[in-house]
Amino acid sequence: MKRQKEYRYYNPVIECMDRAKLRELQNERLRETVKLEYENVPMYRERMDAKGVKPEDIQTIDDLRKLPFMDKQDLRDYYPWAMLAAPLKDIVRVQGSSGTTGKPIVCGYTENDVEVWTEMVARACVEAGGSDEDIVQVCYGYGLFTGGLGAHQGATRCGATVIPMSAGNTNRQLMMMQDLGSTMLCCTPSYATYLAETIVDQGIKDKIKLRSGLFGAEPWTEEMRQHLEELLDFDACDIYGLTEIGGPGVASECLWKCGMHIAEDHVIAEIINPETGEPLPYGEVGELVFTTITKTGMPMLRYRTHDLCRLTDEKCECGRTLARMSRILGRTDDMMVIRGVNVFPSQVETCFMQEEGIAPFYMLVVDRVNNSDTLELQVELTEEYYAKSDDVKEKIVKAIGARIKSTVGISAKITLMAPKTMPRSEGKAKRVMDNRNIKNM
Ligand code: DLL
Repeated sequence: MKRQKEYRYYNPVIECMDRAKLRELQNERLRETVKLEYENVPMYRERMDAKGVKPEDIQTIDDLRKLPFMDKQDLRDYYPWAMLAAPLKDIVRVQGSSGTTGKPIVCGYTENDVEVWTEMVARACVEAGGSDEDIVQVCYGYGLFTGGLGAHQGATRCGATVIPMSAGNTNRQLMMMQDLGSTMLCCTPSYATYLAETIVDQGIKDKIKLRSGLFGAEPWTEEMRQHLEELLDFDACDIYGLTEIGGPGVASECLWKCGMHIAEDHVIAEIINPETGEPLPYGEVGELVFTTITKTGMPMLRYRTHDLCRLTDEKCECGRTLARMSRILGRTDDMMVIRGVNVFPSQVETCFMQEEGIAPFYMLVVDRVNNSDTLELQVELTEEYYAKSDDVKEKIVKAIGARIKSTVGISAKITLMAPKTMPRSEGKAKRVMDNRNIKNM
């Protein structure tokens, strides 16, 4: 199924560049960005001054570690404009993301930033096999969230025919998908799964022409990919990004699906130990940190994403030399500590996705009973398995429980739910209900 990607937005000069040359390009752009930030953003200048670091001390990537970190809290503290490095009149777009509470964080993009972002998503579309022959159905939400507009701009840049559906209204999505013959789908992996299952349930698979999809904005697993690809017989590629760094397209997978190629001509990626802040070598799991090197509106220096993954700079089978990041393996802050054990929802997910009869809709309910933490996994059965005997269901419960115990190191109560009873999400899925916090308030 690996289609060749001979296309305008496949740019081997950058994407297959010799890594030493790429380093030189990154160093040059890094120096410019540090200067821009120091001269225009008082909060960061003060932070550098406090560390005794001047822009001329940052010459190469090896000097990065001298720079102070930034993170989401800065965007809240300096909301809305105090982190702009460009005059407000040069900001042509505002994008944002909702935090867990309160106001969204907002980022100002200059014309240059929108252009860089567009190019990154166009590259992602091509990596996933897209071209000007594709009909791209965008069901990410349009608005402050970067998913909708990002996919829209990138696919348009590729010359594809774009259907700007935005999220929701599944029947309408499926009607358009059939009538217009969509060949590429852009949405969250959980919504893609829901769409795919509905297609199979409605018996309309032979009317669907999807060849590939760009799925991201939330964590998903290899098992979820396999499930999706089996349902629709297409290529499901991962795409990563965040509003602060430039939206979707910061990294994305090619059809070899062995990690996401990072747009290293626009960002420098580091992995750090989330506790000490010390850089870690390629190959080790740690927190992903980005420095933007072409953004001019709100450049980010050593921005802590709180996303956990590992990096590799080995050349990909596709020929690209850009470093790759693994799937997001969890977040430093969605990590739950249950009876002293660190638990990531994605870890639990891999324990039941391989089980036959299980649909990929679930909720982890954490509670505190008699001063002891409890974990319950509520997970949906398929129609076929829901009709089976209690013995069969008991076996499934036992198998999942045992796998969670051995992989995650904790016992969990497994509750099998009736088909179509768990909430379906059109945007980012909510997978955890931690009642301990409510009770502790
Ligand atoms: O989610 C941008 C995006 C839109 C990416 C569409 C891909 C597709 P934010 O709303 O700012 O931006 O959220 C960023 O979402 O720090 C990750 O925790 C998570 N995330 C994004 N992509 C992935 C992915 C968009 N492929 C936050 N896998 C990030 C896992 C992802 N998590």
